[in-house]
Amino acid sequence: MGYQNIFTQVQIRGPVETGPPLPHGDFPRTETAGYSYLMGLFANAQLGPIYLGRLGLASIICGLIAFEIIGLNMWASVNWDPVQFVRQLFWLALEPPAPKYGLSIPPLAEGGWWLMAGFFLTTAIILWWARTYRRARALGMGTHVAWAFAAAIWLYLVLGFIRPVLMGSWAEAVPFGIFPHLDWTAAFSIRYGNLFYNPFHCFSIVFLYGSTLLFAMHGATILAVGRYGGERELEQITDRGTASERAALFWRWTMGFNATMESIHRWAWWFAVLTTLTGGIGILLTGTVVDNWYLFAVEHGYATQYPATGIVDPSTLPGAPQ
Ligand code: 07D
Ligand code: 07D
Repeated sequence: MGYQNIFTQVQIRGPVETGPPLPHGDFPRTETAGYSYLMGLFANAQLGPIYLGRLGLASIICGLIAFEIIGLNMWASVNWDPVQFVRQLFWLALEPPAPKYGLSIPPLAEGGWWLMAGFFLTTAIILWWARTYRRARALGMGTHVAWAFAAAIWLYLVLGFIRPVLMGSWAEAVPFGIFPHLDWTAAFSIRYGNLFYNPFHCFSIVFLYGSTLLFAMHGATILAVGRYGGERELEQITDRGTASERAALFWRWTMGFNATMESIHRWAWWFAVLTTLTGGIGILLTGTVVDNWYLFAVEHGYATQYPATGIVDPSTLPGAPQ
């Protein structure tokens, strides 16, 4: 039987790889490192050493503070009942302040905790971003990972900070909570006249779906040429071997066109990055520039007016919340 590489894996074991020495002034990496069969089933079998560093430590502390604030507020909302906390966990929320507070600092119990949790979560995320940048630099790598992460942070900041500031109210932002954030997403779409008519939501979906297609094609192609060492991608870029030749031929035969061992990663990077980049633009325009995407689509000729029913869209009336 041929070598099956979808479910089986090769676990390489030797002396643990500790990495190059760190520059002067950096924290030391942890001393411990070893092998884990379980980890090896999913990825590399070596666990550790890890470099935590100042940025990593600060990020984890801020993340934990945010997590605590959210968790304790949720627990308080069920009168500190541990059973109800677990039972209702997915439905519990820490909500942003009411619209009457605008962008001011509200009392703790009326959105102040939300503001504080958001501050610490955002600080944690930005510190973690700086960590990805600095660790890449320390290894003499490009900073592609950091910039891809920045694209996700862009959408996150638009949703929870930039757009609410432009709209003049924290109430516009997303609540913390598993189902509450889904309710927010659905309500947002309805409030602004159906997000499907937002062309940037369309772009974001194109790149999200495109990412899964590219991921499937790339993952499958590399596994399919694994028997010729296809997963040694770097060697295949600088000295194109039989694995890349076959992979390229496969796609050229199948669809007349093929990526290269290098360009496929550029495709992957751009599709992933453009998902949140275009998405963030779409959210930024909603409520600030465009109030109702369905009416916008009617106006621009890509949706038709429904037959008159005599019922007026309340969001188009004077006095409707802006
Ligand atoms: C697989 C990598 C691992 C990451 C994981 C997420 C937390 C939250 C909660 C402290 C692919 C870790 C989760 C740290 C802990 C508290 C209260 C990434 C992988 C496993 N969402 N969303 C989820 C976030 C928004 C939407 C799941 C975050 C927007 C829909 C998870 C953000 C809108 C659905 C989650 C965010 C939106 C989800 C799984 C930030 C529009 C689902 C995520 C920071 C974009 C799905 C119950 C996942 C689900 C889901 C987290 C923002 C819509 C809880 C951290 C406001 C429609 N979201 N989300 O696997 O099952 O991502 O929900 O912006 O159907 Mg969401
Ligand atoms: C959220 C980036 C921030 C995440 C960061 C991660 C941690 C975790 C974890 C320690 C995801 C921080 C991480 C804190 C630490 C550990 C373990 C990325 C995020 C920084 N939509 N929709 C999108 C579809 C509808 C709506 C994008 C499809 C309805 C809103 C995507 C459908 C309504 C928003 C997408 C559909 C609606 C979106 C998200 C179909 C609801 C957004 C891309 C088939 C009724 C967001 C422009 C992404 C956006 C968004 C897909 C339907 C609402 C392409 C397929 C019509 C409000 N939707 N959607 O990467 O950008 O998110 O819109 O019906 O805000 Mg949508």
